[in-house]
Amino acid sequence: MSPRDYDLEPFWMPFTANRQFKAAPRILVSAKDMHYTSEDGRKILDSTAGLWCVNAGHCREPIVRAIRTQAETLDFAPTFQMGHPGAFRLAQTIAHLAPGDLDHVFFANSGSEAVDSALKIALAYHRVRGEASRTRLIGRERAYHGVGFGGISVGGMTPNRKAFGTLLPGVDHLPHTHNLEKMANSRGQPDWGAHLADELERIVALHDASNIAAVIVEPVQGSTGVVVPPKGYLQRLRAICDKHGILLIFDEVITGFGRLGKAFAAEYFDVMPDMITFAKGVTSATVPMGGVIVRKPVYDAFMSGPDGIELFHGYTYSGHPLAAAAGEATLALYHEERLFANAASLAPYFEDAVHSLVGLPNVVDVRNIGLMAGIELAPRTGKPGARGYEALVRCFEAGLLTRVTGDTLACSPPLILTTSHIDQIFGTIASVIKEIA
Ligand code: PXG
Repeated sequence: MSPRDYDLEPFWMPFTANRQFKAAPRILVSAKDMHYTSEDGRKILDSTAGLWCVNAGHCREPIVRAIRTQAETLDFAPTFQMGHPGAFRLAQTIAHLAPGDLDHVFFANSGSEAVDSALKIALAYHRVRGEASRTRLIGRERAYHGVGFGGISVGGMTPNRKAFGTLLPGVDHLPHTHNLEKMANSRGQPDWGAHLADELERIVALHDASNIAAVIVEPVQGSTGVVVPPKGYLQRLRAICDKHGILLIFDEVITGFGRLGKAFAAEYFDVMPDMITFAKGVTSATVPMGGVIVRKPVYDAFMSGPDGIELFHGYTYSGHPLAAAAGEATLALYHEERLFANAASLAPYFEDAVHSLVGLPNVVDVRNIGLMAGIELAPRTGKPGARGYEALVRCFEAGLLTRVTGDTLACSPPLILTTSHIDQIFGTIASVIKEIA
C-alpha cells in the first residue's frame, strides 16, 4: 500500500459514523466491471452496485468514451432559454423505455432533486387545473426519498427526520408493509398485506380528497432494507388514487433501469403511476443525474395553461451535457448487452441463493425480488445495528462489498453479474453470518 497523499480529517462524510470510519477507513481506489480495488490492493466483489446504482458495471468503456468525447465537445450549455441535443435525445430514449404514456422527462441531478421536482409538479399540476386546494402529500413509513426537505417530509426513516424541525406541513404517512410474523422468508411478493393500501382511504376520509395532491411510494422500498410490496398492494393504491383524483408517484430511483429485470418497476408490477422519479442507474452512476417522467395528461395540463414559463422550477445542471452523454451511452449499453433480460433470467438463481441463508444463526428474514435482496439479522440486545455493521466489516475483509441498514444486509449487484458471482456473494455472507455472534 502506498502512503496516503491526503488527510482523512477535513472531509465530513455523509451517512457515515465519521469517527468510527476514520479510525479504520475502508478506501476504494479503482473499479472495473464487478469489482472494486481497495487501497491495500484487494479485489472487492461489488454486491451492491455501489449504492444501488452502478447497474452497467464499473468503468465500462463505451460510457467512459462518451463522457470523454462530450467533455471535449460541449462542456456546458445554459439550461434556461437554451438547449443542447443530448438532453432531448436522452429524454426521448427514457420516454420510450417508460411504459404507457409516461412520455415527458424533466431532468435533475440526484434522486433527492427528482423527488422535490415531482412533488412540486404535483402541486402545480392541480393548481393549473383549478384545484389549488390539493396541497397535501402522502408518503409512507420507512420510505427513503432522499434528503431534501421534500424527501424527508414524505420519507419515513426516523433518523433522517428527527433532527430537522417541522419539515413540510400537510404530510401524512401510510403504514409500511413489513411484518415478520406474516411474511418472513417470502420469495418475491408476500401474500399478506394488500389491505394496508386501504389506509389511504382513511387518510382521504380525514382530509377530504379535494385537499390531497399526491401519494409517493417506492414500489419496492430499498434503503430501509428491501421491503417488497405485498401482492395486489400497488394495484390497490392505484385504484384508490384514481377514485379520488390523487396523483400516484413511484420513486424508482433504485428500481428503475433494470433492477427488477424490466426498465421500470411500473412495468414489472403492471401498475401505471402518474410520475416516475429516477436517478442512479440512468447513468450507471458515472455522472450524477436524476429526473421525473411525467404522464402525458400531466404535461398537457401545463401546456394548456397560461402562456409563458409553465413551470418555475429547474436547476443549473438540469440535463447537463456530461450526464446526458453518460445516460445515452448507459442506456445503449443496457440495450446492446440485454442487461435487463440478464437480470430477469438470473433472478430465480439469485432468489435460491439468498434463501439458502434461511436458518443460519440470527437470520430472522430473507426477502428478495429481481436483483434485490435483504437479509435481516436479529439485533443484539440493547445494541441495534451492531450485528449488521460487524457483518458488513467482515464481508469487506473477506472481499465483498455489501450494504447494511440497521441489522439488515442488502444486495443489489450490477446487472452484468453471473451465477458464479452470486455464489461468491452468498457464500461469503453465509460464512460471515456463521462466524459472528
Ligand atoms: N429515492 C430513493 C428511492 C432512493 O433510494 C433517493 C431518492 C435519493 O437519491 P440521491 O441521489 O439524492 O441520494 C434515493 C437514494 C442506502 C442508500 O444505502 C440509498 C440511497 C442513497 C444513499 C444510500 O440504502 N438512495
